[in-house]
Amino acid sequence: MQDTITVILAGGMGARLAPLTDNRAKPAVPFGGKYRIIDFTLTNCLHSGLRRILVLTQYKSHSLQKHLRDGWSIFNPELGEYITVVPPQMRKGDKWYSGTADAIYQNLWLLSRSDAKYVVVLSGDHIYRMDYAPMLQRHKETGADLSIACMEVPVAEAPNFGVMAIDENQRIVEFTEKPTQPSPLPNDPEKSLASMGIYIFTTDALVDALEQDADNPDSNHDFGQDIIPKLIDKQKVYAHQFGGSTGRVSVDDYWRDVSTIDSLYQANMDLLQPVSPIDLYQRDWGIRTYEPQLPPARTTSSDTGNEGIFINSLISNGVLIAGGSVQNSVLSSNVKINDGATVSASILFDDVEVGEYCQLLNCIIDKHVKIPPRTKIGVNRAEDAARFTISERGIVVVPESYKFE
Ligand code: ADQ
Ligand code: ADP
Repeated sequence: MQDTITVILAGGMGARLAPLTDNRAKPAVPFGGKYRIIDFTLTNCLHSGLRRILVLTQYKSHSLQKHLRDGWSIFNPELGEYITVVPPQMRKGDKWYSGTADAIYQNLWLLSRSDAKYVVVLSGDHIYRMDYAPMLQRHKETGADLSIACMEVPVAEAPNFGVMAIDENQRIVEFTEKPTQPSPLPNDPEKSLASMGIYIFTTDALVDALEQDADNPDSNHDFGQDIIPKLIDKQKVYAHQFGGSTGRVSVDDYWRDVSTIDSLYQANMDLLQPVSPIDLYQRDWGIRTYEPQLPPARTTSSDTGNEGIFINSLISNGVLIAGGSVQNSVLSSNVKINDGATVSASILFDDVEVGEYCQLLNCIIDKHVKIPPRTKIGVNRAEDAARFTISERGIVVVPESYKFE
């Protein structure tokens, strides 16, 4: 893999995940109890042998940088491996990254210094397991200028993605970014072929495309809107199909863009299915993260004799369930549940404390929130709406360090 460099786009504002992204970049948003979203992409890189990685950051990158330093300082510079955080304005110009393509354009000097023949471009906001090596192999074999990973999605969801049409050789013949009326697949009117935002470029083709785009005053400097539609006529652009279309979610074809509160919530809940579509326990694909030194999670009884219990939940290190009950929920480190409290279908980030006899349902509580006794969240919509963010599907989000009156 010495001929390949990987760029992870981690600079988007993540506005649709607010308030969880009020103080942190989207890739640093906690996920699955002990992980951050970016851990899934980085784990894929690690197991695929991609170990020369640039992480392009922009907004609110403090905790992302801290996480990368604490959890991912594992690459060996003596073997030419690295993971480097690259903010805007390192060499070119005096502006923020104005789009995904501009983010890479500003750092072409790093690509050229690496001498890489291929550039893998990934996003820091997807939950999936993927070995990039077969895609890279096929990219080399076909002599493609660009390969784009894609998967079938229901037509109704396709307007959220770049949508493509391919010929019998998997060559992309049409590409529209976020179309209002997406084209269905020729053999299945219910599905469209969506880009997963995973690109492999041959470096020369990428450099040419970015330099031309930089000179275009009408461009938004975005891969989906500007770069890819122009490339498909002139260059060899191929689709790489991810997973199958078995009609059910399996380990092989689970991929989620967790850019909204509802998609983030649902992807967490997917971990609680009897057979989780993304398996955190697979030995051959251990998902790496920063692991603080903490005591084991435990349940204990309260002074009133209530036993702490949890059912079908992810419980991280340092959690203490002291007489309360937790069901179908995801608890990060150091969460404390007090006597008589019930937590159901909820996600609690680090260091949240749930007071006695609280009721929590369908909510996400950000870090360090101390919930006073007998508080109800997710139970009365009008009360919640007056003080919290509520998603389209009714998930209540309490922001970091929120102070109850
Ligand atoms: P979107 O999901 O809308 O579509 P976008 O908002 O462009 O993608 O973000 C892609 C990645 O780039 C994210 O990880 C984001 O954080 C990062 N990013 C955004 N702006 C950035 C900037 N200025 N600097 C650095 N990083 C930035 C894209 C494709 C679609 C495809 C979906 C799949 O455009 O074609 O279907 O991803 O999720
Ligand atoms: P995030 O909310 O994105 O998970 P982190 O918890 O990783 O952010 O980082 C928060 C930053 O604030 C860290 O650099 C941490 O050292 C600093 N910090 C200082 N005091 C505290 C505190 N009492 N609680 C949380 N973070 C604190």
